[in-house]
Amino acid sequence: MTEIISNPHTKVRPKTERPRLYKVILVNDDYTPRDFVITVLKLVFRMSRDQAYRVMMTAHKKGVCVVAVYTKDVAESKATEGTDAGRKANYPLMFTTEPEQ
Ligand code: TYC
Repeated sequence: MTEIISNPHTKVRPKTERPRLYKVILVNDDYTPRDFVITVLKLVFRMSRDQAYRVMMTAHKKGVCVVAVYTKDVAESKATEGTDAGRKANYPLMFTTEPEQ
């Protein structure tokens, strides 16, 4: 029979603990064309045109929209990729990140 003996030098944590996840948030502006936003959402976040349209319109109407949730590194690099795509085309398109909860 297997007996589990706790080691006084290691902290036992529940196995369900997961790394904190980060939201990528799309921020509205008055200058970036709607179609450009949709193209960036499709390319960077692998969305369908329908999904991208809905996310773009939510940001357009409400000011912001959560695009997706990832680990910190992935969220930050995708936010940077999306923001850079706008900058290269001279648009003020912006994606930010924020921890969940
Ligand atoms: N508000 C922009 C327009 O009317 C479109 C847009 C939507 C821009 C969402 C950014 O995150 C954004 N052309």
